Amino acid sequence: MALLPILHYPDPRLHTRATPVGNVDDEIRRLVDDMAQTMRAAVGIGLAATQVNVHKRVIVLDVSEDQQHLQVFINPRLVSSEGSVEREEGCLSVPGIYDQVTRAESIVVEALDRDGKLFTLRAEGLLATCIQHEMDHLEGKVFVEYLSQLKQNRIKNKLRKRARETL
Ligand code: GNR
Ligand code: NI
Repeated sequence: MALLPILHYPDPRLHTRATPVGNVDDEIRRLVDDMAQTMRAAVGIGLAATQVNVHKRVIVLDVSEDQQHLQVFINPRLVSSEGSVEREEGCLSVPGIYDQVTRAESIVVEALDRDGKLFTLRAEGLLATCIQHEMDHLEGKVFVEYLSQLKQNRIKNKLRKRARETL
């Protein structure tokens, strides 16, 4: 397994729209395993392939307490969504920034698992928020784009400054 470097906002590559996976083969399974390792090392609860500069429709998640319950979503499709709820979000691609985002409260999503098998999942709570956050990444969208332009500019400047100082 390998740790993959995570892109940081405002990197323009984060705005790439990912393409569907044609075949869930060993190369995709290796990507899934590397993403899972990368997510755990970064202490995140989700990771989209976009964030590691691989523009394929692959997501890994683990919202469990013990961090032993990996969920894999390949070519995820939102089947339905209901209600709305505001929750504080963070993102491994926007380190140190947390803010409230309103999203659907419960969703039904269809995707392929690590074996290429189609499954349907109904999610609510943190899991529903996280799936929507990750599906946005695959569309090239970062959660800060839900915030005001003023906040987006402040976040960009802060992260650019930090990137300069750590080079
Ligand atoms: O680790 C993460 N925590 C989180 C918290 C609230 C809502 C969404 C997330 S996802 C984030 C990891 C990440 O950046 N995934 O793209
Ligand atoms: Ni994110």
